[in-house]
Amino acid sequence: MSSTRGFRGRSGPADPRLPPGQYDTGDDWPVLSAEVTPSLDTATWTFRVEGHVEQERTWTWDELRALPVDTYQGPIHCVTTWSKFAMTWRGISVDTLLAAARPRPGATHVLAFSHTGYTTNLPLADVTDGLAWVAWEVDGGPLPTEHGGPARLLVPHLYFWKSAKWIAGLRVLDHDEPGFWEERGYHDRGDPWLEQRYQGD
Ligand SMILES: Nc1nc2c(c(=O)[nH]1)N[C@H]1C(S)=C(S)[C@@H](COP(=O)(O)O)O[C@H]1N2
Ligand SMILES: [Mo]
Repeated sequence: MSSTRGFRGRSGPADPRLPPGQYDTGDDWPVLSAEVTPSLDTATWTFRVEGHVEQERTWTWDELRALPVDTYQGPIHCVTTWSKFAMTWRGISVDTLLAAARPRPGATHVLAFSHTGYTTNLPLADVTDGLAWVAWEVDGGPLPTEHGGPARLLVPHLYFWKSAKWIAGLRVLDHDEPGFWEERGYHDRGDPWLEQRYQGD
């Protein structure tokens, strides 16, 4: 059977890179949006860190693009059961953005908010220490508008609904506050390896 060792068919052994209940979408990249895709002009676009911080900060597109660039290479996992491997993303580490605003003692969570009104909540620990980015480039090209361009939040170790498209900012909080999908029954944290899809999982 050595000739089939690398084969990952429907009845074959599970791909160890796939979290439970997920399949590999291959070259496809489904678009999932609750809103109509907006057209955002980088001439007026801003990104903001506000809330429970020492210094609220707003960056223009050019100011954001002048910050040190960081790369993420790896998979993403959508709660609708597709995963996509070997992606290359470029953007600014959320660590860099939070460092500029300096979260105050007692900060525990962030609420990511989009230019469209979409929101999603995350523990501070899930967007710091190199785990999250504001990303504008994917696989060598600009992030397509339907995938959240000009820039989206990227939190690839959690289900992809936490990666808010058309990101407008992060509100630092001293408590947890559910976002758009979390208010509609999705899990508060969304770890794909623990299959935290819905509240109660
Ligand atoms: N603003 C916004 N961001 C969003 C969503 C959305 O509806 N609106 N959907 C989330 C969900 S459920 C998923 S799976 C991914 C889908 O991203 P994609 O369309 O680039 O695949 O975006 C997440 N971010
Ligand atoms: Mo999703």
